[in-house]
Amino acid sequence: MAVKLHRCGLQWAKVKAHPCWRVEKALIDMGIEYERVSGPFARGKRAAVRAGTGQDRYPAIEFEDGSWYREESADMERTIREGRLRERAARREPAGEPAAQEAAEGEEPPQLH
Ligand SMILES: N[C@@H](CCC(=O)N[C@@H](CS)C(=O)NCC(=O)O)C(=O)O
Repeated sequence: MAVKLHRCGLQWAKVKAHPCWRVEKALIDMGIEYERVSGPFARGKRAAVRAGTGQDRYPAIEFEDGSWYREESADMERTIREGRLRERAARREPAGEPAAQEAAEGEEPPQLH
């Protein structure tokens, strides 16, 4: 499975200043498997990225579990190059294990001193 890189269609713009290329290059350099999804040019048609991130700028990364990651491209690049991309996926409990919050339900609240 690969993450999806939602990006603009200007794929010829391979300069560091270009936000989408900055992030795509970081994925390539770090050997992260990804699928490129070129989004529509018109902001009003960017329904997927808007639904996933709450804003309409690219680039954005969609994880296999359906969660999304979007920050300023320089921050995204840093996260990827530091090997911390997976930390940005939504945390899901392994099947069969209750979420921490559910497990805590019914317990006495901690005493504050
Ligand atoms: N400062 C933002 C800029 C993001 C940005 O402008 N992305 C471009 C695509 S490379 C975009 O979505 N442009 C379309 C628009 O602004 O409507 C970043 O670095 O992430």
